[in-house]
Amino acid sequence: MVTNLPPQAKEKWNEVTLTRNPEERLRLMGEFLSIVPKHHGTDRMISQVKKQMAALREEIDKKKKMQKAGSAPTFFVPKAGAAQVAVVGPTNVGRSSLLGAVTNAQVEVTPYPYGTKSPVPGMLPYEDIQFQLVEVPAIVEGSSEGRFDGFMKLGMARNADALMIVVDIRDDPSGNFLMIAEELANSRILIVKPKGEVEIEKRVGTQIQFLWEGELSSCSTEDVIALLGEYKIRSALVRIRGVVTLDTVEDAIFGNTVYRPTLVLANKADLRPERGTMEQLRMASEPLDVVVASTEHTRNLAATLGEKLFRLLDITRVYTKEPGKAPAKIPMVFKGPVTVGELARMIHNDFYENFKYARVWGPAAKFPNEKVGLERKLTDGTVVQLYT
Ligand SMILES: Nc1nc2c(ncn2[C@@H]2O[C@H](COP(=O)(O)OP(=O)(O)OP(=O)(O)O)[C@@H](O)[C@H]2O)c(=O)[nH]1
Ligand SMILES: [Mg+2]
Repeated sequence: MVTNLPPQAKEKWNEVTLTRNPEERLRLMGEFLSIVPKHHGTDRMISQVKKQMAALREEIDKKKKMQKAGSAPTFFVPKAGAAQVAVVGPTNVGRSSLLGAVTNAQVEVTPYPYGTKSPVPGMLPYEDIQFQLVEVPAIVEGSSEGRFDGFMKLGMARNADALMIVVDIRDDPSGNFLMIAEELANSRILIVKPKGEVEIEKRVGTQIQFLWEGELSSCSTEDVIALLGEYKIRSALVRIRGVVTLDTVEDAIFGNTVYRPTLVLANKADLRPERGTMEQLRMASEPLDVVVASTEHTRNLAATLGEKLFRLLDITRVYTKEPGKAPAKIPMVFKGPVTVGELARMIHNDFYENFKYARVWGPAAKFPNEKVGLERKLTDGTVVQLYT
């Protein structure tokens, strides 16, 4: 149901989105809530905004404490490699053991719970790329309400490119999977690809421009433009993926739902699970892929997980080449499909602005050294030479 907010409320939310300062943002959000009518249609949105406010309060609090202690925040891990994968799960399932087994990280594996108190990153090599795995300290029931640094932990999942949910096959794996899934859902992190996605990129100007990779359902482009207008969004690039309703658009205006491709790791496979538990886990985590393994005993676990992540993230490696030289050894890495134009823009805008043509070899080429334009789709393993 669309929230049907009064114009003052929409205007206030616009003020919120224009403010970066956490204290100011918190104050404006409070004002926003005070003018939002409370009814069935606004329940979900109000609880979302309240959560954002709680997270802001925690952030402000932490900042104050840090300033006193003179140290920097500890839960932010800069991205490295082809993608950042947040390794989440309840305590004692073997997240540290996993990092120890498949990455270069120095980990502390502990028989007692809550051994890991701050994030631990490590690099998992796969073919000629690397994935960055980050152990997120254990998630508990109530993390999404802020329990035990919950906002920071779930914030790490939000910031990552993908998630790995680890459970222990001997400790109620399906129940624990559902607990983690619920904490993520409460934080508006989707682990199953939604039917439709909307991205709104505000710009200067006076035009709403659509990028169609899908379609609208039970509404028209005029409805979308009108809804955006109510929130004072008059100029933006709106990307429509899959099947999108007006609700999806409003969610995107509040900007808090994200989708993170997710893999499930059922650990401690060296121990015998109780009867029926694996079937239960598979059912609970449907349609996600479940890897059953032992971080302490499974051989080649790094290669297995690397391949799964590669597919999950739909990685495309492109090797650039200069005239008369061999292709680059280190690929440029993209999540999902990429065109020559996007590649050119990624290297440098000049390559895009002054683009004449490109030559391609390998999977995306009909024949070696084929001459192509900006629109050509590049597939994994393609070699490209750009001419300006
Ligand atoms: N049998 C068996 N035990 C395992 C396996 N992986 C981890 N363990 C044990 O499970 C316990 C917890 O392992 P950790 O890697 O510390 O678990 P964690 O998920 O990082 O836990 P916290 O960070 O403390 O929340 C340790 O006693 C490990 O030895 C496995 O594959 N098989
Ligand atoms: Mg740990």
